[in-house]
Amino acid sequence: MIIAGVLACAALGFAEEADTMTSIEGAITSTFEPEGCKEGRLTKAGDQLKMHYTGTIADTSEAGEKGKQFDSSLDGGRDPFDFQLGMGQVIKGWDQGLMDMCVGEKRTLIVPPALGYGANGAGNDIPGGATLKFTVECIGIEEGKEAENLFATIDADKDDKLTAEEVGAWFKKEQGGDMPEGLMDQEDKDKNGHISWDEFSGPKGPARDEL
Ligand SMILES: [Ca+2]
Ligand SMILES: [Ca+2]
Repeated sequence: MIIAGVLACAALGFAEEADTMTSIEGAITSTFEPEGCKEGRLTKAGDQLKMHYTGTIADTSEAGEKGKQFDSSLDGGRDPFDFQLGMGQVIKGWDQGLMDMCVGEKRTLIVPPALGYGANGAGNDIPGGATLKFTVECIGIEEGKEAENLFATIDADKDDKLTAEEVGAWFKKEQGGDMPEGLMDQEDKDKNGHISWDEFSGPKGPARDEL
């Protein structure tokens, strides 16, 4: 049960320090490609994907019980996990590691904590600092609906930062009231006085590089 919940709430927290950002590149192994895979439709940001997966603590993990499975969509006849790729709906290791797949392709991803659940971990079975191993199979790819980009809407001066004034103005206009108390504090995770795209937990369009 954990991952559907856990992956889905990744955007709400588990922020990593900017200086520990790493890339999933080099940690992706394609273990099976159907014939003609790379000539066909490949996954891209914004696609609605169906994915079967099994997640375990990686053998290289510094935290947690190596090899221990924490979740699998293959257990108990569950449907494949359904989500939109590259939109911050899932951990970064997935958003980065599941690009350019074809239906039927299988991959193994080794996800470092900075691209997974960071220093906080998730649930009982993923301790902070854990490196995760996912074996995944792409079951379906569909055109995703265009996501609302609330970040861009609120960012009135288009400087890619949301100030308390901008957020307050949006609440006044759209909700007819003040911004909820503590919202700025909650979203401005590095406490530098504005909400960056990366910090923003609302709908914000396709994933992109740090500014
Ligand atoms: Ca701004
Ligand atoms: Ca900030």
